[in-house]
Amino acid sequence: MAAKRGALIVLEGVDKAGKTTQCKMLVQALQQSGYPAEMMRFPDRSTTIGKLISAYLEKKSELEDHTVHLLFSANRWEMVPEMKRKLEQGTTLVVDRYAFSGAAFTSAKPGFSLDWCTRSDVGLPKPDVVLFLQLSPAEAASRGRYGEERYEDAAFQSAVLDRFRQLMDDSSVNWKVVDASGSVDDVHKDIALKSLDAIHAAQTQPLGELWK
Ligand code: FDM
Repeated sequence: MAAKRGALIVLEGVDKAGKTTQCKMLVQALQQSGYPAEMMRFPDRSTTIGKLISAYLEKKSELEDHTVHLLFSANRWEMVPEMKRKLEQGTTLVVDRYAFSGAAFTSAKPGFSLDWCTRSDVGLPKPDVVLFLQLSPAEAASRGRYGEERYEDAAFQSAVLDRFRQLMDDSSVNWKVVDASGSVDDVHKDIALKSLDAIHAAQTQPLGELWK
C-alpha cells in the first residue's frame, strides 16, 4: 500500500514572531513522535535564483520590484517537484514562509495590488494549514532592533501585517492564528497541536492547489 501522504505545514508571520525557532522545534517534535518531517524555508537562498534574491535582501544588488517578486515566486516553483515527491513519500514539510510572504511583502510596496502579487503563485501545492504567528508591532519592537536586511523596518512591517490580514480573509486557505506573544514552549505546544490536526486530515485528502 502507498504511504500516507505528509502534510504541508506553513508558518507565516511578521519579523520577530519566532517562525524559524518554531519551525525547528516542530520538526524535532514530529520526528521524535515518529512522524517523518523536514524543514524548508523560502527564500531558499542555496539555488541560483535564491542567490540573486539573497544579494538583493542583503542590499548588495538592486532589482526592479516586479522582477524580484517573480524571482521569489520562481524560487518556490523550482522546489515544487521535490516538495511533491517528499509529501507523496509520507514526509511532512514544515515551511518557514511561503507564497503569503511573497504577496504580503510585495503588495506592501507602492503600486502593487494583492491580486497581482498572488498571480504568479496560483497552483502551487496548497498548504494543509497556514499557522500565522501573531505579534503586535509593540511586542515585536520589544524583542529588539530589526536587522540590516531590506524590509527590516517597523513602518514597512506594519504595512506587511495589513496585507497578511487581507490574505487571511480568504477562506479557501486553512489559516490558523497562533498567539506568538507567549513563551517559546507555550507557542510550540499550540503549534504542535494544530500541526497534528493537519497531519491527520492530510492523510485522507489529496494535496490541493493554492488560490485555484
Ligand atoms: N520575502 C520572503 C519576500 O519579500 N517575498 C517572498 O516571497 C518571501 C518568501 O524576504 F523580509 C521577504 C521576507 C523577508 C525576507 O527573510 C526573507 P528571512 O529572514 O530569510 O525569512
